[in-house]
Amino acid sequence: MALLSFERKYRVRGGTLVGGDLFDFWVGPFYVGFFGVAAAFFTILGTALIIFGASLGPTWNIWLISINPPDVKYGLAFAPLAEGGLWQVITFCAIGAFVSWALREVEICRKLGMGYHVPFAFAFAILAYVTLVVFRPILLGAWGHGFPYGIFSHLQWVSNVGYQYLQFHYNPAHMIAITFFFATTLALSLHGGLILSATNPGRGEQVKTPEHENSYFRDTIGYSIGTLGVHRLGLFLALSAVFWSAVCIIISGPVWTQGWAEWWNWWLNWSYWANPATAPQT
Ligand code: 07D
Ligand code: 07D
Ligand code: U10
Repeated sequence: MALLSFERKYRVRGGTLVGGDLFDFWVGPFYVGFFGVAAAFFTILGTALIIFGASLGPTWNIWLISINPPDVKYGLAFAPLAEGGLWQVITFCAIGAFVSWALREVEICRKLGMGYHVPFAFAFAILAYVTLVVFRPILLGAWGHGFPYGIFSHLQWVSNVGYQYLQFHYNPAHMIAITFFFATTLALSLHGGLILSATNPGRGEQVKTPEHENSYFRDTIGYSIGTLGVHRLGLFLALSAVFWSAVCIIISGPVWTQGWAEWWNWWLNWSYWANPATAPQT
């Protein structure tokens, strides 16, 4: 791919965390760096192990291939390769690849003198994944509580784990996470719509300014969060969605083992209405 003119200007030396100048170069459009090599290493190894696992399994159907975690009888020990050991090594490779990718993002931020917002955001996705396949299985005492690596099998896992708590929608942290996910899409659609409406006018019409954008929302809802603020809000909403997702699954099992509907009984047992005899007299 041809080097774009701005790339030539911004391809500066330095900013690496590890390896000094050794891996400080580009391949085509991609910055490499120590963590690029590490990411490529873990990705290639992990992908090869998935393909190897598939070769052992009953199907080559892409939708049905599944690399399953070990049986819970293995607890937190290593399992034989064909009985979940592959899942354990692949999990290690996946975490290695995701963390390397995040650190490669950090190196690129440092080169460009930018903030670390993007790798910080990716760290939340990694946190959610590690919560599912490391933290929760450790708290429950077996790697077998991780989710299987397969397109349909992982959906099966989500459904099964959901019904284990009878009505997963009643998990309060799941509610908060979903609300943040919905709010994120609302915010992005408002922002995408507003920017296009102001900066991509019809032929012969003038591009509008941020003042138009502010005025639009002041006219409509009485308040504008501003051009910088909407990006802070977007990041906050999206990261909160993932954070509360991690919370909703880490509490399912380690903290609460009954149906999630039962959890709300704390309300019935909470105040004087738990025992009307003690209600204050008016
Ligand atoms: C658009 C960026 C591009 C990324 C893509 C995903 C792979 C996997 C590997 C065959 C938004 C690339 C996919 C590399 C191939 C093998 C072994 C991101 C975009 C296009 N899920 N999930 C999907 C993953 C979990 C759930 C699709 C990954 C949890 C539900 C895809 C993880 C739970 C549904 C996928 C992960 C869960 C999906 C589309 C990791 C709770 C769907 C994803 C590493 C979070 C949807 C058939 C997408 C679907 C779907 C990948 C974890 C629930 C296969 C990599 C265990 C309910 N998930 N997922 O577009 O159609 O993301 O499934 O944690 O309905 Mg999942
Ligand atoms: C884990 C992905 C991390 C990704 C990484 C990157 C690659 C590279 C390469 C493309 C967290 C991977 C990158 C592989 C790809 C290239 C080149 C993201 C992760 C690191 N639920 N539910 C959630 C809703 C129900 C249940 C979260 C809605 C049912 C369980 C979210 C509904 C029952 C779990 C959510 C609904 C149930 C969840 C997922 C509606 C089933 C979880 C988002 C409308 C009967 C999971 C941490 C997320 C969770 C989760 C939404 C319904 C069960 C809030 C909207 C009632 C068991 N659900 N759910 O976490 O919290 O993203 O995971 O009905 O475990 Mg739910
Ligand atoms: C935003 C923005 C904004 C912009 C923007 C954007 C947000 C206002 C200024 C950006 C937004 C977009 C462009 C919109 C679209 C984006 C999405 C919908 C998000 C989802 C993105 C994707 C689905 C694309 C994912 C693609 C990826 C991750 C690239 C894949 C990369 C590689 C395969 C190479 C990785 C490079 C590495 C590891 C560095 C090291 C390199 C080497 C060692 C040499 C190269 C080696 C190889 C190529 C082999 C490596 C093999 C791998 C990785 C595995 C392959 C495995 C196989 C089995 C084939 O706000 O401002 O505008 O634009």
